[in-house]
Amino acid sequence: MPKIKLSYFDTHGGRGEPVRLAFAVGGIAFEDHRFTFPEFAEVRKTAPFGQAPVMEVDGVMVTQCDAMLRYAGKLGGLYPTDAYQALLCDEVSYVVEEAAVKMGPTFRMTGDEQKAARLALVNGSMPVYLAWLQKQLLAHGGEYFADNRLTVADLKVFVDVRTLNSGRFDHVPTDLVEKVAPALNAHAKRVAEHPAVAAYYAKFAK
Ligand SMILES: N[C@@H](CCC(=O)N[C@@H](CS)C(=O)NCC(=O)O)C(=O)O
Repeated sequence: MPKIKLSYFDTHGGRGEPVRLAFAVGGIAFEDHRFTFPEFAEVRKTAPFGQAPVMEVDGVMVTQCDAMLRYAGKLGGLYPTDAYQALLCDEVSYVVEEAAVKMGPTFRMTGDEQKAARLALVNGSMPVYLAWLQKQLLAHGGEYFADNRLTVADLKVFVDVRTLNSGRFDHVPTDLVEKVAPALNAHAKRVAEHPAVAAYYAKFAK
C-alpha cells in the first residue's frame, strides 16, 4: 500500500473531508494532516495551485479533490468497477463540485456583497442542483447514488448536505435542503448511521 498524506483544513466540511472519510470508511491508512486557516498560508506555498486539499502518494504531490476521492474509493472498495455505475458516481461528484465552485467566490466577500451573492445562489442554482441530486437518488432506488451500495458519491453528497444544514454558510437557510430535496436529508442520515462513518465521527466527539 502506498504511503498517503492528505492535507486539508481541520473541518468536517469542504473538499478534503469526503476524501478523508473515504479513506477511513475504506480502511485505508493515511496521514491525516489537518491545518488551521492561519496555517494555510504555509501549506499553500508548496501546493501547486496554492489550494487545498493536496495529497502526497509516496512523496508525490497531487491536486484535485475528486481525483483524490476516486483514488480513495478505488483503494477502499467504495468506487464501482462497472463503467456505467462509475459514470453515475462521477456525475454526482462533479455536480457537487460545480455547486462548490459557484460558492467559492462568496468566501472572499463580506457584508451586503456576500449576502447578495449567497442569496442569488440560494434562489438560483442551489435548488436546481439539490433537486437534481434528489431526482438522481430516487431514480436509483432512493438509498444510494450508484451501484446499489455506499460509494464515494454518497460521501461527497453527505458532506455537502451536512454543511448546508449546519448554518456554517451565512445567508444559506438551514432548511434549504429539507424544503427543496428532503430525500437528501434522509440519505445523509443513512450515511451518518453507516457503522464506519459513525465510527469515524465518534473519534471527534468530545
Ligand atoms: N479544483 C480544486 C479546487 C481546490 C480549492 O479551490 N480549494 C479551496 C479550499 S476548499 C482553496 O484552496 N481555496 C483557496 C484559494 O483558492 O485561494 C480541487 O478540486 O481540489
